[in-house]
Amino acid sequence: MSNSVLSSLDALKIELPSWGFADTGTRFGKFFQAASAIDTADKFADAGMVNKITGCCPTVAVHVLWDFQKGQDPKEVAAAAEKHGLKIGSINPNLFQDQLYKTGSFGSADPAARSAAVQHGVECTELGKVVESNTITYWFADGTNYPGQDDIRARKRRFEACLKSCYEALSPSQKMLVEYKPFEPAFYQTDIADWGMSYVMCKKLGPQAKVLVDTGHHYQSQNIEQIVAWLLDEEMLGGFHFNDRRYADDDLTLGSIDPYQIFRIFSEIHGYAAETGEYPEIDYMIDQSHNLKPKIEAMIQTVTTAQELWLKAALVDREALHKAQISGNIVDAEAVLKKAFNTDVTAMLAEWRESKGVAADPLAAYRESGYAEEIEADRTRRRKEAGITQESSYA
Ligand code: AOS
Ligand code: ZN
Ligand code: ZN
Ligand code: ZN
Repeated sequence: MSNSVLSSLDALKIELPSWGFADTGTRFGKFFQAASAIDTADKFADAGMVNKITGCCPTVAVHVLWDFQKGQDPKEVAAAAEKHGLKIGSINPNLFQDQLYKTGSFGSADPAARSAAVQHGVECTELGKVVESNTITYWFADGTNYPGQDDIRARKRRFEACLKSCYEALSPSQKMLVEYKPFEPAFYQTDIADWGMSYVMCKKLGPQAKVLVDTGHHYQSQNIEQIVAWLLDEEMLGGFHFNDRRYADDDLTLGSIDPYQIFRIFSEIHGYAAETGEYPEIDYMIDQSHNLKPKIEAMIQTVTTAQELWLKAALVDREALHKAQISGNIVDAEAVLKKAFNTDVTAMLAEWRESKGVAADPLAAYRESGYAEEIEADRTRRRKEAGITQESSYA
Protein backbone atom coordinates (compact mmCIF):
# COMPACT_ATOMS: atom_id res chain seq x y z
CA MET A 1 0.00 0.00 0.00
CA SER A 2 2.79 2.38 0.92
CA ASN A 3 4.05 2.23 -2.67
CA SER A 4 0.86 3.38 -4.35
CA VAL A 5 0.36 5.97 -1.64
CA LEU A 6 3.82 7.37 -2.23
CA SER A 7 3.56 7.24 -6.01
CA SER A 8 0.27 9.13 -5.83
CA LEU A 9 2.46 12.17 -5.19
CA ASP A 10 3.64 11.92 -8.79
CA ALA A 11 0.13 12.92 -9.84
CA LEU A 12 0.40 16.18 -7.92
CA LYS A 13 2.30 18.60 -10.10
CA ILE A 14 1.80 22.11 -8.81
CA GLU A 15 1.89 25.21 -10.99
CA LEU A 16 3.40 28.40 -9.61
CA PRO A 17 1.93 31.83 -10.40
CA SER A 18 4.38 34.28 -11.98
CA TRP A 19 2.58 37.13 -10.20
CA GLY A 20 3.33 35.57 -6.81
CA PHE A 21 7.00 36.56 -7.04
CA ALA A 22 6.51 40.26 -7.77
CA ASP A 23 5.46 43.10 -5.50
CA THR A 24 1.71 43.01 -5.21
CA GLY A 25 -0.55 44.29 -2.52
CA THR A 26 -3.97 44.98 -1.20
CA ARG A 27 -6.54 47.48 -2.39
CA PHE A 28 -5.07 49.87 0.14
CA GLY A 29 -1.35 49.64 -0.42
CA LYS A 30 1.71 47.54 -0.95
CA PHE A 31 4.68 46.70 1.20
CA PHE A 32 7.77 46.14 -0.86
CA GLN A 33 10.41 43.46 -0.62
CA ALA A 34 13.97 44.03 -1.77
CA ALA A 35 14.08 40.47 -3.14
CA SER A 36 10.89 40.72 -5.18
CA ALA A 37 11.09 40.02 -8.91
CA ILE A 38 11.68 43.07 -11.11
CA ASP A 39 10.77 41.45 -14.40
CA THR A 40 9.49 38.25 -15.91
CA ALA A 41 12.98 36.73 -16.07
CA ASP A 42 13.25 37.20 -12.29
CA LYS A 43 9.85 35.58 -11.78
CA PHE A 44 10.96 32.56 -13.79
CA ALA A 45 14.25 32.36 -11.90
CA ASP A 46 12.35 32.30 -8.60
CA ALA A 47 9.79 29.78 -9.82
CA GLY A 48 12.68 27.67 -11.16
CA MET A 49 14.26 27.75 -7.73
CA VAL A 50 11.02 26.56 -6.09
CA ASN A 51 10.82 23.74 -8.63
CA LYS A 52 14.44 22.78 -8.06
CA ILE A 53 13.97 22.68 -4.30
CA THR A 54 10.62 20.84 -4.29
CA GLY A 55 10.87 18.74 -7.46
CA CYS A 56 7.17 19.08 -8.30
CA CYS A 57 6.52 22.48 -9.88
CA PRO A 58 7.52 22.14 -13.55
CA THR A 59 5.19 24.84 -14.92
CA VAL A 60 4.59 28.51 -14.30
CA ALA A 61 1.32 30.35 -14.88
CA VAL A 62 1.72 33.56 -16.81
CA HIS A 63 -0.30 36.70 -16.84
CA VAL A 64 -0.54 38.00 -20.36
CA LEU A 65 -0.46 41.71 -19.62
CA TRP A 66 2.27 41.49 -17.02
CA ASP A 67 4.59 38.85 -18.53
CA PHE A 68 4.51 39.52 -22.26
CA GLN A 69 5.68 42.82 -23.68
CA LYS A 70 3.87 44.31 -26.65
CA GLY A 71 5.53 43.24 -29.90
CA GLN A 72 7.69 40.65 -28.16
CA ASP A 73 7.95 37.16 -29.67
CA PRO A 74 6.14 34.94 -27.13
CA LYS A 75 8.68 32.23 -27.87
CA GLU A 76 11.26 34.40 -26.11
CA VAL A 77 9.17 34.25 -22.95
CA ALA A 78 8.89 30.46 -23.25
CA ALA A 79 12.65 30.26 -23.76
CA ALA A 80 13.24 32.40 -20.67
CA ALA A 81 11.15 29.93 -18.65
CA GLU A 82 13.00 26.96 -20.14
CA LYS A 83 16.27 28.50 -19.05
CA HIS A 84 15.11 27.80 -15.51
CA GLY A 85 13.82 24.31 -16.27
CA LEU A 86 10.18 25.41 -16.56
CA LYS A 87 7.45 25.23 -19.12
CA ILE A 88 4.76 27.86 -19.52
CA GLY A 89 1.60 26.65 -17.81
CA SER A 90 -1.76 28.34 -17.83
CA ILE A 91 -2.27 31.56 -19.72
CA ASN A 92 -4.16 34.15 -17.68
CA PRO A 93 -5.91 36.80 -19.74
CA ASN A 94 -6.38 40.22 -18.23
CA LEU A 95 -9.95 41.40 -18.65
CA PHE A 96 -10.06 43.79 -15.75
CA GLN A 97 -7.38 46.48 -15.89
CA ASP A 98 -8.24 48.44 -19.00
CA GLN A 99 -10.47 51.51 -18.54
CA LEU A 100 -12.70 50.01 -21.21
CA TYR A 101 -13.78 47.38 -18.67
CA LYS A 102 -15.36 49.82 -16.24
CA THR A 103 -18.72 48.03 -16.55
CA GLY A 104 -17.24 44.64 -17.32
CA SER A 105 -15.70 42.70 -20.18
CA PHE A 106 -17.80 39.81 -21.55
CA GLY A 107 -20.79 41.01 -19.58
CA SER A 108 -20.55 44.68 -20.43
CA ALA A 109 -23.40 46.43 -22.21
CA ASP A 110 -20.74 48.25 -24.24
CA PRO A 111 -20.10 46.34 -27.48
CA ALA A 112 -16.62 47.91 -27.74
CA ALA A 113 -15.66 46.42 -24.36
CA ARG A 114 -17.01 43.04 -25.35
CA SER A 115 -15.24 42.92 -28.67
CA ALA A 116 -11.94 44.04 -27.13
CA ALA A 117 -12.34 41.36 -24.47
CA VAL A 118 -13.08 38.63 -27.00
CA GLN A 119 -10.15 39.76 -29.12
CA HIS A 120 -7.91 39.52 -26.04
CA GLY A 121 -9.25 36.04 -25.22
CA VAL A 122 -8.56 34.88 -28.77
CA GLU A 123 -5.08 36.43 -28.69
CA CYS A 124 -4.35 34.61 -25.43
CA THR A 125 -5.48 31.38 -27.05
CA GLU A 126 -3.19 31.97 -30.04
CA LEU A 127 -0.37 32.83 -27.68
CA GLY A 128 -0.98 29.55 -25.86
CA LYS A 129 -0.52 27.70 -29.13
CA VAL A 130 2.82 29.43 -29.75
CA VAL A 131 4.22 28.72 -26.29
CA GLU A 132 2.68 25.22 -26.24
CA SER A 133 0.48 25.83 -23.25
CA ASN A 134 -2.82 23.97 -23.24
CA THR A 135 -4.69 25.85 -20.56
CA ILE A 136 -6.35 29.25 -20.73
CA THR A 137 -7.78 30.28 -17.37
CA TYR A 138 -10.54 32.86 -17.40
CA TRP A 139 -11.29 34.91 -14.34
CA PHE A 140 -13.71 37.81 -14.66
CA ALA A 141 -14.05 40.88 -12.50
CA ASP A 142 -17.43 41.35 -14.21
CA GLY A 143 -20.57 42.18 -12.34
CA THR A 144 -22.61 45.11 -11.11
CA ASN A 145 -22.51 47.14 -7.93
CA TYR A 146 -26.06 48.41 -7.71
CA PRO A 147 -29.48 46.80 -8.10
CA GLY A 148 -30.87 47.72 -11.48
CA GLN A 149 -27.48 48.75 -12.85
CA ASP A 150 -27.76 46.27 -15.71
CA ASP A 151 -29.98 43.45 -16.93
CA ILE A 152 -28.73 40.25 -15.28
CA ARG A 153 -30.10 37.93 -17.95
CA ALA A 154 -28.72 40.09 -20.74
CA ARG A 155 -25.32 39.94 -19.09
CA LYS A 156 -25.54 36.17 -18.89
CA ARG A 157 -26.32 35.92 -22.59
CA ARG A 158 -23.48 38.30 -23.48
CA PHE A 159 -21.18 36.02 -21.49
CA GLU A 160 -22.37 32.96 -23.35
CA ALA A 161 -21.75 34.59 -26.71
CA CYS A 162 -18.29 35.94 -25.83
CA LEU A 163 -17.14 32.72 -24.22
CA LYS A 164 -18.31 30.85 -27.29
CA SER A 165 -16.18 33.04 -29.57
CA CYS A 166 -13.14 32.31 -27.39
CA TYR A 167 -13.97 28.61 -27.17
CA GLU A 168 -14.05 28.37 -30.95
CA ALA A 169 -10.46 29.61 -31.12
CA LEU A 170 -9.18 26.63 -29.08
CA SER A 171 -7.07 23.98 -30.79
CA PRO A 172 -8.09 20.37 -30.08
CA SER A 173 -5.40 20.09 -27.39
CA GLN A 174 -6.31 23.32 -25.60
CA LYS A 175 -8.81 23.71 -22.80
CA MET A 176 -10.52 26.66 -21.25
CA LEU A 177 -11.04 26.87 -17.48
CA VAL A 178 -13.71 29.19 -16.14
CA GLU A 179 -13.22 30.50 -12.61
CA TYR A 180 -16.01 31.69 -10.34
CA LYS A 181 -15.99 34.12 -7.46
CA PRO A 182 -18.89 35.19 -5.22
CA PHE A 183 -17.99 38.87 -5.00
CA GLU A 184 -15.22 41.46 -5.36
CA PRO A 185 -14.71 43.66 -7.23
CA ALA A 186 -18.43 43.63 -8.01
CA PHE A 187 -20.41 43.73 -4.80
CA TYR A 188 -24.04 43.51 -5.85
CA GLN A 189 -23.96 40.82 -8.52
CA THR A 190 -21.04 38.92 -10.01
CA ASP A 191 -21.64 37.45 -13.45
CA ILE A 192 -19.98 34.10 -12.71
CA ALA A 193 -20.53 33.95 -8.99
CA ASP A 194 -20.46 30.24 -8.19
CA TRP A 195 -19.59 26.80 -9.51
CA GLY A 196 -23.08 26.29 -10.90
CA MET A 197 -22.84 29.35 -13.12
CA SER A 198 -19.42 28.30 -14.33
CA TYR A 199 -20.75 24.77 -14.91
CA VAL A 200 -23.70 26.02 -16.96
CA MET A 201 -21.39 28.09 -19.18
CA CYS A 202 -18.85 25.27 -19.64
CA LYS A 203 -21.47 22.64 -20.32
CA LYS A 204 -22.93 24.76 -23.11
CA LEU A 205 -19.48 25.40 -24.60
CA GLY A 206 -18.37 21.79 -24.96
CA PRO A 207 -15.89 19.22 -23.64
CA GLN A 208 -12.88 21.54 -23.73
CA ALA A 209 -14.37 23.89 -21.12
CA LYS A 210 -14.14 22.98 -17.44
CA VAL A 211 -14.73 24.59 -14.07
CA LEU A 212 -11.84 26.14 -12.14
CA VAL A 213 -12.18 25.98 -8.37
CA ASP A 214 -10.27 28.68 -6.52
CA THR A 215 -10.38 27.45 -2.94
CA GLY A 216 -10.66 31.03 -1.65
CA HIS A 217 -13.71 31.88 -3.75
CA HIS A 218 -16.46 30.54 -1.51
CA TYR A 219 -18.80 31.82 1.13
CA GLN A 220 -18.10 31.22 4.78
CA SER A 221 -18.43 27.53 5.65
CA GLN A 222 -19.36 26.44 2.13
CA ASN A 223 -18.68 22.74 1.58
CA ILE A 224 -15.96 22.83 -1.08
CA GLU A 225 -15.32 19.08 -1.14
CA GLN A 226 -18.93 18.52 -2.10
CA ILE A 227 -18.52 20.90 -5.04
CA VAL A 228 -15.33 19.03 -5.99
CA ALA A 229 -17.08 15.65 -5.69
CA TRP A 230 -19.94 16.76 -7.92
CA LEU A 231 -17.64 18.26 -10.53
CA LEU A 232 -15.48 15.12 -10.52
CA ASP A 233 -18.51 12.93 -10.96
CA GLU A 234 -19.65 15.04 -13.90
CA GLU A 235 -16.10 15.14 -15.37
CA MET A 236 -16.30 18.92 -15.18
CA LEU A 237 -13.45 19.75 -12.81
CA GLY A 238 -10.67 21.42 -14.76
CA GLY A 239 -8.38 22.81 -12.11
CA PHE A 240 -7.71 24.46 -8.80
CA HIS A 241 -6.35 27.74 -7.64
CA PHE A 242 -4.78 26.91 -4.30
CA ASN A 243 -5.00 29.31 -1.36
CA ASP A 244 -6.89 29.59 1.89
CA ARG A 245 -9.34 32.09 3.26
CA ARG A 246 -10.52 33.36 6.61
CA TYR A 247 -13.06 35.98 5.52
CA ALA A 248 -13.17 36.39 1.78
CA ASP A 249 -10.70 36.13 -1.07
CA ASP A 250 -7.72 36.59 1.23
CA ASP A 251 -5.25 34.50 -0.81
CA LEU A 252 -3.82 33.11 2.43
CA THR A 253 -1.40 30.20 2.38
CA LEU A 254 -3.04 26.91 1.45
CA GLY A 255 -4.04 25.01 4.57
CA SER A 256 -3.06 27.83 6.90
CA ILE A 257 -6.62 28.26 8.19
CA ASP A 258 -8.34 24.94 7.54
CA PRO A 259 -6.00 22.13 6.54
CA TYR A 260 -8.75 19.55 7.14
CA GLN A 261 -10.79 21.17 4.36
CA ILE A 262 -7.94 20.71 1.88
CA PHE A 263 -7.50 17.14 3.10
CA ARG A 264 -11.20 16.44 2.47
CA ILE A 265 -10.93 17.93 -1.03
CA PHE A 266 -7.92 15.74 -1.80
CA SER A 267 -9.68 12.72 -0.34
CA GLU A 268 -12.43 13.18 -2.96
CA ILE A 269 -9.78 13.13 -5.69
CA HIS A 270 -8.15 9.99 -4.31
CA GLY A 271 -11.60 8.44 -4.04
CA TYR A 272 -12.24 9.20 -7.70
CA ALA A 273 -8.87 7.67 -8.62
CA ALA A 274 -9.54 4.56 -6.55
CA GLU A 275 -12.83 4.10 -8.33
CA THR A 276 -11.75 4.84 -11.89
CA GLY A 277 -8.17 3.56 -11.74
CA GLU A 278 -6.62 6.89 -12.64
CA TYR A 279 -6.19 10.40 -11.37
CA PRO A 280 -8.36 12.98 -13.11
CA GLU A 281 -6.74 15.46 -15.45
CA ILE A 282 -6.68 18.49 -13.21
CA ASP A 283 -4.43 21.55 -13.24
CA TYR A 284 -3.27 22.24 -9.69
CA MET A 285 -2.26 25.88 -9.60
CA ILE A 286 -1.30 28.16 -6.75
CA ASP A 287 -3.02 31.53 -6.74
CA GLN A 288 -1.37 33.40 -3.91
CA SER A 289 0.38 36.70 -3.92
CA HIS A 290 2.03 37.32 -0.60
CA ASN A 291 2.33 40.84 0.64
CA LEU A 292 4.11 40.11 3.92
CA LYS A 293 5.75 36.67 3.78
CA PRO A 294 8.97 36.28 1.80
CA LYS A 295 7.53 35.21 -1.54
CA ILE A 296 9.70 32.20 -2.35
CA GLU A 297 9.46 30.79 1.18
CA ALA A 298 5.68 31.21 1.02
CA MET A 299 5.56 29.22 -2.23
CA ILE A 300 7.71 26.44 -0.81
CA GLN A 301 5.52 26.34 2.28
CA THR A 302 2.42 26.09 0.09
CA VAL A 303 3.83 23.32 -2.08
CA THR A 304 4.99 21.22 0.86
CA THR A 305 1.68 21.75 2.65
CA ALA A 306 -0.18 20.57 -0.44
CA GLN A 307 2.01 17.47 -0.68
CA GLU A 308 1.57 16.72 3.01
CA LEU A 309 -2.23 16.96 2.87
CA TRP A 310 -2.33 15.05 -0.42
CA LEU A 311 -0.35 12.20 1.12
CA LYS A 312 -2.50 12.14 4.24
CA ALA A 313 -5.59 11.97 2.04
CA ALA A 314 -4.01 9.14 0.03
CA LEU A 315 -3.74 7.21 3.30
CA VAL A 316 -7.51 7.08 3.74
CA ASP A 317 -8.38 3.38 3.96
CA ARG A 318 -11.01 3.38 1.22
CA GLU A 319 -12.08 -0.17 1.84
CA ALA A 320 -12.65 0.44 5.53
CA LEU A 321 -14.44 3.68 4.68
CA HIS A 322 -16.72 1.93 2.21
CA LYS A 323 -17.49 -0.86 4.68
CA ALA A 324 -18.34 1.64 7.40
CA GLN A 325 -20.50 3.63 4.99
CA ILE A 326 -22.61 0.76 3.71
CA SER A 327 -23.07 -0.69 7.16
CA GLY A 328 -24.16 2.66 8.50
CA ASN A 329 -21.26 2.87 10.92
CA ILE A 330 -20.95 6.63 10.95
CA VAL A 331 -18.50 6.85 13.83
CA ASP A 332 -16.06 4.45 12.20
CA ALA A 333 -16.44 6.15 8.81
CA GLU A 334 -15.40 9.48 10.25
CA ALA A 335 -12.62 7.82 12.24
CA VAL A 336 -11.13 6.48 8.99
CA LEU A 337 -10.75 10.05 7.75
CA LYS A 338 -9.41 11.31 11.07
CA LYS A 339 -6.86 8.51 11.31
CA ALA A 340 -5.42 9.38 7.91
CA PHE A 341 -5.47 13.10 8.66
CA ASN A 342 -3.64 12.59 11.94
CA THR A 343 -0.90 10.41 10.45
CA ASP A 344 2.57 11.91 10.49
CA VAL A 345 3.76 11.70 6.88
CA THR A 346 7.14 13.41 7.35
CA ALA A 347 9.13 10.22 6.77
CA MET A 348 7.09 9.29 3.70
CA LEU A 349 7.58 12.73 2.21
CA ALA A 350 11.31 12.45 2.83
CA GLU A 351 11.34 9.07 1.09
CA TRP A 352 9.52 10.43 -1.96
CA ARG A 353 11.82 13.44 -2.10
CA GLU A 354 14.89 11.27 -1.83
CA SER A 355 13.66 9.23 -4.79
CA LYS A 356 13.40 12.49 -6.77
CA GLY A 357 16.80 13.74 -5.67
CA VAL A 358 15.50 16.68 -3.64
CA ALA A 359 16.12 17.55 0.00
CA ALA A 360 13.88 16.05 2.67
CA ASP A 361 13.20 19.52 4.09
CA PRO A 362 12.81 21.87 1.11
CA LEU A 363 12.43 25.04 3.17
CA ALA A 364 15.63 24.36 5.13
CA ALA A 365 17.44 23.50 1.89
CA TYR A 366 16.25 26.77 0.37
CA ARG A 367 17.44 28.77 3.36
CA GLU A 368 20.82 27.10 3.20
CA SER A 369 21.16 27.72 -0.53
CA GLY A 370 21.94 31.42 -0.15
CA TYR A 371 19.52 32.22 -3.00
CA ALA A 372 17.52 34.73 -0.96
CA GLU A 373 20.59 36.78 -0.09
CA GLU A 374 21.82 36.58 -3.66
CA ILE A 375 18.64 37.90 -5.27
CA GLU A 376 18.16 40.55 -2.64
CA ALA A 377 21.63 41.97 -3.37
CA ASP A 378 21.25 41.59 -7.12
CA ARG A 379 17.81 43.17 -7.35
CA THR A 380 18.67 46.00 -5.00
CA ARG A 381 21.67 46.83 -7.18
CA ARG A 382 19.69 46.54 -10.43
CA ARG A 383 16.89 48.74 -9.10
CA LYS A 384 19.43 51.34 -8.08
CA GLU A 385 21.28 51.24 -11.41
CA ALA A 386 18.11 51.51 -13.46
CA GLY A 387 16.56 54.10 -11.14
CA ILE A 388 13.54 51.87 -10.51
CA THR A 389 11.52 52.82 -7.48
CA GLN A 390 9.29 50.04 -6.23
CA GLU A 391 6.40 52.51 -6.03
CA SER A 392 6.28 52.68 -9.81
CA SER A 393 6.23 48.94 -10.46
CA TYR A 394 2.91 47.21 -10.74
CA ALA A 395 2.23 43.49 -10.29
C1 AOS B 1 -9.05 36.71 -8.62
O1 AOS B 1 -9.62 36.86 -7.53
C2 AOS B 1 -8.75 35.37 -9.12
O2 AOS B 1 -8.43 34.52 -8.05
C3 AOS B 1 -7.75 35.17 -10.26
O3 AOS B 1 -7.62 33.81 -10.50
C4 AOS B 1 -6.35 35.58 -10.10
O4 AOS B 1 -6.02 36.09 -8.86
C5 AOS B 1 -5.96 36.46 -11.23
O5 AOS B 1 -6.28 35.90 -12.47
C6 AOS B 1 -4.51 36.82 -11.26
O6 AOS B 1 -4.52 37.98 -11.95
ZN1 ZN C 1 -14.10 50.56 5.58
ZN1 ZN D 1 -7.86 32.49 -8.67
ZN1 ZN E 1 -9.04 35.24 -6.12
